[in-house]
Amino acid sequence: MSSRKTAGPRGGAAAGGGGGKKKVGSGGPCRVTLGKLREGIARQKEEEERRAEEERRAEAERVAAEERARREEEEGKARAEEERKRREEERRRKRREEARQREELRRRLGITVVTGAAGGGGDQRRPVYDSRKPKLQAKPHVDAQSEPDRGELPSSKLQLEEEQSNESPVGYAASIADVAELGVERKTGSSEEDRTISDEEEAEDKHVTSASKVANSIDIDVASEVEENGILDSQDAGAIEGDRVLREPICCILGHVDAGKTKLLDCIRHTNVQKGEAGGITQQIGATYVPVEYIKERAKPREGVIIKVPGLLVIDTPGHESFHNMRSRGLSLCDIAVVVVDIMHGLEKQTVESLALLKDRNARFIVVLNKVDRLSGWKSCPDAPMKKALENQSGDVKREFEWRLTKVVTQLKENGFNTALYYHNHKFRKVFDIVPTSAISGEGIPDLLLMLVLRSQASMMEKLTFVNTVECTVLEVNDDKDLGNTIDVVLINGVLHKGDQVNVCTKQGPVTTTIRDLLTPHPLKELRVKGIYKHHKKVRTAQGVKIVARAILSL
Ligand SMILES: Nc1nc2c(ncn2[C@@H]2O[C@H](COP(=O)(O)OP(=O)(O)OP(=O)(O)O)[C@@H](O)[C@H]2O)c(=O)[nH]1
Ligand SMILES: [Mg+2]
Repeated sequence: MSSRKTAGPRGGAAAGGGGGKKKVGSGGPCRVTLGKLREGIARQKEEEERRAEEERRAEAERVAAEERARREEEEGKARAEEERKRREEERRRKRREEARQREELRRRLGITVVTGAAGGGGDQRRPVYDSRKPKLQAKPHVDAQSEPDRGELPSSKLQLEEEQSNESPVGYAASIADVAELGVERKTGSSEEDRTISDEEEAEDKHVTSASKVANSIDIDVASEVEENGILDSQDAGAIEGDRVLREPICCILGHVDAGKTKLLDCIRHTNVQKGEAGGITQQIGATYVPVEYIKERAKPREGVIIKVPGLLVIDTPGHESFHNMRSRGLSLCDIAVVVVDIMHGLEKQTVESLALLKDRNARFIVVLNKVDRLSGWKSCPDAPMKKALENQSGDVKREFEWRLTKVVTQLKENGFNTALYYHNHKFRKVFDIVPTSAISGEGIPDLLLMLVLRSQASMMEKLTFVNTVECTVLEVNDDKDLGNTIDVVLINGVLHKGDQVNVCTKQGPVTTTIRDLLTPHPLKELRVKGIYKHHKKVRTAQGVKIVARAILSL
């Protein structure tokens, strides 16, 4: 039956060739074709199964690697906790021992200790051993001015080195930055010393441990800074809007590991930083300055659209779960955030974590729906605005895009955020924008740049007004083999000058040092990537700055 059916067309094709031959001649090749078909299907099935198996294995390996990393981190934390407890116990033991020895001494000398000021009179002497001594030793104030450039370490430095010798360079940098506070003092004469001392006392009193941001007022006249011809040698003098001088909005890129944060920045800068990262994983905070001229060139705003801000400072953060600290530090200094979501995966663990941080801070953000080029059948339109790129796609691609977009919008809604595709969003104060992009072919990048500047200047003019107060966040403290001690900072407000004194509060206590040089990467280059830096006499906000300092620590 089947042979007759399948033989039909062949018989037709061979019409004129004779009826008898038709049956014999057509049945054989048909069976062969069927057999081949089955074989082909079987091979395809096998291939699919093999691929599925490979994917399963890769997924299992990835999960196992993540689990390993998590376990290692937990073990590290447990070890650190154990060490802390051991030291604490050791300190207590020493204190007990000292108390015992004091008691012993008192007994031998026959001294009575007075505990209140209104004592009963008589020959009562306060014992010389003072409980403040160990405290002072623990937090010595080191004035690097009086030290040679790479001079000797304070005594407790050795202890710090010992404490940190087991940590990775990344962990080390992070822990320093965690406890580092940066303040700036312009040289003002005799009161300087008093101020330094009172800073020290204050730090001691407060037992500074975690603040990484501080604002110190310095005496600079903003208007004269702006008017002076070419005085601000890092950037132009900021954008003047009415009687305001605007600084660059600081934009922090957040999202789950591998969502494409660094690649997105690479696409903006035309660099390939992501390729140079160990394992393709970002492990430090980076900062890149994007000048307004470049934004205009890439985004090509329509006539009548006015860009008021002088550029953007973009901060890249790691997405791996172990770097929660860095993400929250990045967020703490940003004006507007970009939450990158892989369109193929939707919201993931660290995306949700970032959203929660943003909600806590009531921060403005834009959602980037990245990797649109991975939609099946996507036709690449390099660097095109997303609306145009979507118009170019087939019906199937558009449907898949709509479906995935709706999924993400729903997930965001579940997390408490109203969102809409940016070109449909007419209530941007209440509804957050979604900008689809491809960090590989560049679709949507012009839109992202434009939305970042427009949304910033529309909603935070006050915040973006330049003020004469130095506000800095320390990203990392390093010992560079060519430059010596360097402090990577994000200058959020104010102006830093060569020769300014900087107070860096570390675990050892406050350290005063002098800015020997101010370096910034060239525009569109990453601060954390070693390269050719620009040298400045002064740097105006907002910038990622490498401060070359007199000896603070020999790391
Ligand atoms: N197809 C496609 N691949 C992308 C895109 N963006 C990033 N990728 C790839 O996704 C991988 C991860 O990209 P990264 O930029 O390192 O991701 P990340 O979010 O910075 O990752 P972490 O810094 O580790 O959190 C890399 O292999 C990129 O090439 C995109 O738009 N399309
Ligand atoms: Mg990255």
